[in-house]
Amino acid sequence: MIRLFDTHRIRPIRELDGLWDVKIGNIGSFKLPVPSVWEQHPQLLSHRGKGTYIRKLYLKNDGNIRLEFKGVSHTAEVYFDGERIAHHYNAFTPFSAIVKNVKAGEHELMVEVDNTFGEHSALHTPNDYYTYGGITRPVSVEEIPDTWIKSIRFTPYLKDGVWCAGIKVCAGNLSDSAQTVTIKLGLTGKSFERDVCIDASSEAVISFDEVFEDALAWSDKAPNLYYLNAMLSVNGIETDDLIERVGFRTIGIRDTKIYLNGEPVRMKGFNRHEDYATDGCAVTLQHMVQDMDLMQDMNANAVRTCHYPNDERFLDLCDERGMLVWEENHARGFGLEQMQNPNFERQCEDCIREMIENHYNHPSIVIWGILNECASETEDGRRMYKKQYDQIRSMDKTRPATSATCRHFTDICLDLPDIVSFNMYTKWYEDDDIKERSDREIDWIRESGGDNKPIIVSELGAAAIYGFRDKSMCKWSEEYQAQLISDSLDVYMTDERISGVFIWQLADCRVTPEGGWFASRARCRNNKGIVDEYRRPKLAYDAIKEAFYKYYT
Ligand code: ADA
Repeated sequence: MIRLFDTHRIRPIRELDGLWDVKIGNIGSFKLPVPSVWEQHPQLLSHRGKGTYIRKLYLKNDGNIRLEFKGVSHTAEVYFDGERIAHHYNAFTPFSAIVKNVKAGEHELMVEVDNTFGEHSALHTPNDYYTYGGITRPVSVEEIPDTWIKSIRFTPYLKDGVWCAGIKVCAGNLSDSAQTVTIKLGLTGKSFERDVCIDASSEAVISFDEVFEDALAWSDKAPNLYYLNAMLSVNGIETDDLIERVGFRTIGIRDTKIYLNGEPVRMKGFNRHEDYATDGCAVTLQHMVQDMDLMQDMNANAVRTCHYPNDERFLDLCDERGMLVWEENHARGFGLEQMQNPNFERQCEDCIREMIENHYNHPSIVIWGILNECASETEDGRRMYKKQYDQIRSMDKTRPATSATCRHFTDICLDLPDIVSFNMYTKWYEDDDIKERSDREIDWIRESGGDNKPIIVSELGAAAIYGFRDKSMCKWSEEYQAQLISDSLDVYMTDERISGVFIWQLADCRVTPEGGWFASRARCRNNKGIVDEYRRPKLAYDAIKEAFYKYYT
């Protein structure tokens, strides 16, 4: 499954899942499932290197095809019948390639996958999570006519209390001559159409701005969704389509509060890595649903996609369940030297662009995040933070932007975000009084550029080894983790100045053994999960469930 709903009724689309032939250097040849991580194979448990994926592709008709890869970890070189058609870096954003005028019959699709570290990879590095290898998210092939619908961008807004929306449809023309097409939209039972002429080998954007008086708002408490159907016709014949699923909601900030549909909202949730014991980062839909059920059972209404853009099926699930999402670009814990890798700024820029281009229509995404715990205490770091905030705001003016920082009392970027977010590990990494430390942090934020802005505690938590119980409440016991989190939530969730809390983290996750302090982590895992990597709950589960029920209701 590529999305949780059908994105086409007219355009033929097929998922290229199943077993692919995979050759891994001098280790051997395998048949591996797509999507999956190669680490699931006993001979590839920690393979850091390359792998060549090959499969045959049979096409019934002559014509243009569009191949889409939702995620390849972490670099892909794609070949179609031996010709290179795409290169992409980053496991966490989708990419696509069009091959024109393909003859019907059997073809070969080959993907060279690389998950190595080095200067070529500024974002996938040895880190406090694991960079897996493989084709880790779904792959699809579509048959597209010469004139096709490339994308739809849906921007809801309220005007005099009535829901309206700006809708931009991008249509492409692959032919060598200008083409006139009709674009027809259907939404909430209303339909609109417009003719447009698209130059040869070009694209055109058709803008609609319409009133939808019958629309019901999307919110965490009432996640109303609607299908937006776009149809392309040539001389009255429907030849292509694209279906999006949208929600009518607004998100904004005013003074120190966050507003959803004009009402103050506070977020209570989890940081969630895409990592499951047996799936690696290729988390199956079943396990995505399990994570969602666990978070909602603990009365959460928000999730942070630490520290990278997520699988669209999970975002679809958040849309359906009313889970507020902080989605962020791919960056965790880079000091200035790492941010000055010559590939860093371009790879960050590519990731932000692909994240917003592909995820813009998800009503559940209410915050864009960047650069978790990077060098925001330095001037050159500030230059890069500002550049990325500027990029986000140039692409999307409808959502607030933030960055989770740990540069306590040294951060020089607090004037840049719309929301100030801090990662707090009092009583784990620091042994201060939780309330005193929080007050000192907020006082400093107010004096250091964060005045009059909402504040989010973007991380809080402690490690506990699943099954390790100790009434002495020593660190690493489940009892200690539960008590620390309960005490922290009692402080943060009763402070009117704080607009949200995100527990670090939902589940234990694998970390990188090569280099870095995280290699010394017990079990080579980040053990701060509220459940372990098999989703077995620790004592903190019930403490959070109670606190999230009691507060922010
Ligand atoms: C940081 C970081 C997380 C994780 C956490 C921890 O806040 O943002 O990714 O590494 O620390 O477990 O220490």
